[in-house]
Amino acid sequence: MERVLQHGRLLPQLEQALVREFDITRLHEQPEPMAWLARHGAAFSGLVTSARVGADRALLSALPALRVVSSFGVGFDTFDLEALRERGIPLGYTPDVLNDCVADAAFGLLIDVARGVCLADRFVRSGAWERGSFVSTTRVSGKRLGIVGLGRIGRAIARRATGFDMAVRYHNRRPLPDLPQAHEPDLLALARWADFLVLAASAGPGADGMIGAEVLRALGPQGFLINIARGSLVDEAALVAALRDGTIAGAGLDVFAREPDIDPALRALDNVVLMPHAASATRETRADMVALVLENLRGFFASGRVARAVPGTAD
Ligand code: 8YV
Repeated sequence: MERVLQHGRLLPQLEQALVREFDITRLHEQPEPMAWLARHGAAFSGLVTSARVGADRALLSALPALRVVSSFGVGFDTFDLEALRERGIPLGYTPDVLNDCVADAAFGLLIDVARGVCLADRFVRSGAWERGSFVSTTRVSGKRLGIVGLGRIGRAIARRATGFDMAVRYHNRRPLPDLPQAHEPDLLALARWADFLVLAASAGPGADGMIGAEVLRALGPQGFLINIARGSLVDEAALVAALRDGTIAGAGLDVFAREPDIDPALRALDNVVLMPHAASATRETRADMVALVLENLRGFFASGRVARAVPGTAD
């Protein structure tokens, strides 16, 4: 059996499947993980982890015999890709299988923050309805949707928008050919145009804080921000300020600068809907992600081929 190191906790069903197929050691269960790794790191040919935990250069250097990494999740901003490329180590991940559920969650947040679903729920539960009527909210249908990052998930969001008769434009570094949606090269112009700005871009050093005070001002007092990508894309202090002083109308957030200990200021705001980084967390999608993490590892050890590898890490 191949020796595989597990870095960070994984779903119970994935952990159970891993121990059936591989000789697994859980790094986080060692009393002093990095000291332990310095002594035993050379024994492992595989690493299994998640998009949340990732693998930095220090960890990868402590695994001199490493040949493959398999990650639970589509994001790879927590991995040192350069360190992997230098050694020709493929990084398996789980794209596509989560597109629909993440796009559904984006629309859930969008409708919730515009129509006040969570707010209305609090209104009914607290008995406030017996003392007066609920506030008027914002129409979703027919509005303008700006998508930052029209990748696999962004396109699934755009497809859903057609059912709401929304006009869709997107911002990517490069325009994509043969798409019905208009490309907007200027992020500020997209924010100015949009009623709803949805973040579906990959995170990374170049994208850190791309949504700052200026973009939020451009989105404006009738505009809503939805983030199902990564908290690092947003200058969160600027977002909190914009939500507080009405620079934007509201936000629907699945991801945050710090998780799970989010900025307490967000909890106190009524014009924000919060999810615990759970956009992909349906039973069906989790099962598909688990299957792909296993397939990526299994495939590599059987044939040297990772079924779904992060581009540029498998050549
Ligand atoms: C996961 C995610 O919930 O796939 C990703 O990149 O952010 C989510 O689907 C989580 O990060 C898994 O570790």
